[in-house]
Amino acid sequence: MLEADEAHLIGPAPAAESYLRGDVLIEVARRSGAEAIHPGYGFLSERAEFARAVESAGLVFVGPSPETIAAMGDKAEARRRMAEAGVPIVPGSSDAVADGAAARRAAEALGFPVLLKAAAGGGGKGMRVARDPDEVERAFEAAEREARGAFGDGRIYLERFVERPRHIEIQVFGDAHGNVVHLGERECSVQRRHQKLIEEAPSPVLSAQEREAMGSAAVRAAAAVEYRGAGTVEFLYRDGEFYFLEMNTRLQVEHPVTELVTGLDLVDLQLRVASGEPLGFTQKDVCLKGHAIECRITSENPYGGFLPSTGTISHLEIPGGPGVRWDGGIQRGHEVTLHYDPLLAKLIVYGADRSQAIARMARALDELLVVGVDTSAPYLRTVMDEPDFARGDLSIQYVADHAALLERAPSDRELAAIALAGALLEEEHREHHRTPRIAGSDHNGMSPWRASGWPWRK
Ligand code: MV4
Repeated sequence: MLEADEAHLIGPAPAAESYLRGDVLIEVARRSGAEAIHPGYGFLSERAEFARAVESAGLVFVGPSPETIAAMGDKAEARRRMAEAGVPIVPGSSDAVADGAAARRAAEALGFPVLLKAAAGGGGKGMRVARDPDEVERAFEAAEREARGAFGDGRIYLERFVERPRHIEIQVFGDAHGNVVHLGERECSVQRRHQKLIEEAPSPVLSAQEREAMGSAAVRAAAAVEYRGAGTVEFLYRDGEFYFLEMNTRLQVEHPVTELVTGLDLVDLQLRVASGEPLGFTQKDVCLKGHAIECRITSENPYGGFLPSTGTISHLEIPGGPGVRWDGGIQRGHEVTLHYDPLLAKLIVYGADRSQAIARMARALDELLVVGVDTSAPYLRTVMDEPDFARGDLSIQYVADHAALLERAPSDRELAAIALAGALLEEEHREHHRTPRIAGSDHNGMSPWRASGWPWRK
């Protein structure tokens, strides 16, 4: 609203009465003379019926066709189509299993552990791990109930359970002329309960050959559904093997890291492609340079189970400097409520290599100041110093595996108390030793100006 030329009220704060009212959105688009609707990355962005309604109203939907969205929305159907297109999938049942006994037979044929998944699902709903035949039958009942409740569709299929994988996804782009390219990968392993916390590009593990193999598999996946616009093909990766997970038929929250390493503006490209322009470049024109990291700044208390935090932003200091980008939706005075997703902003950094990017992120997180709500920032800051993260030793279990980082760091007041105690101790020490402090001396060897180790003081 602050940067928009026009604003039209859709409805009150609850999403069901505003952001999810496709009919009202289309009516407002008509009334305002808009020619296209960009669906963003939440709410209606992956609803085939909405894309169809936009097209029926004579407007352009900035995204793939309703048929493509529907094909990828059904996870079992997507799996079948991907296997046909030669995209590696996790070994599993190709169809939904009818009951607990059928699930048991399928699991015994596959080998344990297995993962039961909802065909209509996504986002982990209706998923259950089973490590033996009896557990499969129990897990089937629970998964079916949960899937029916969440999606109104209780169909369940099985896959081999891949333990401690990485989540690596490929950005793809297609145009209306049959061209499809990939823009490299993003590593999104640092997540909690299916919410990503940190994303980066490139992945710290992929070799150039692996990137090429995964990238061309993603291009085959997209081409198989005549993909148009921005899309993401998600893979599980472990020990050099990768498996198709699902395809997201929208622009994703973490797209900035891809923009920074490719030099492309993905939203600009979406609009060009939606207006019928060809991509204008080919795969060999895409080159990756440097390293980018994104931290999601959310209004959640990392030291209280990531419980959402609400309040008014009374003070805000946004980091800056070379290689620092802030994609934020907050300002001083804004009220943070429970109506929407807790994402306040994305802090993104670019560096020549991964270690420079980490150092810049650490410095930027130190500069960031959000007063009024708790945020994920202090937790993210500790991750930047954590040795496994620094080595790029990641998996989707990273947050759970480093539970010590979820213990509260000392507050500013506590740090002040610690500093005061230190100063008092030092004072006491001085009283005993009485070394005179003379202006212009080296401050008893404590001056940073006299520190050793700087290369220009050799
Ligand atoms: C898996 C898996 C392990 N093995 N499939 C989670 C949600 C949905 N996108 C698929 N998911 C998974 N599928 C097999 N065969 C582990 C997950 C998974 C996961 C995947 C990506 C990112 C975060 C995750 C967190 C928990 C589980």
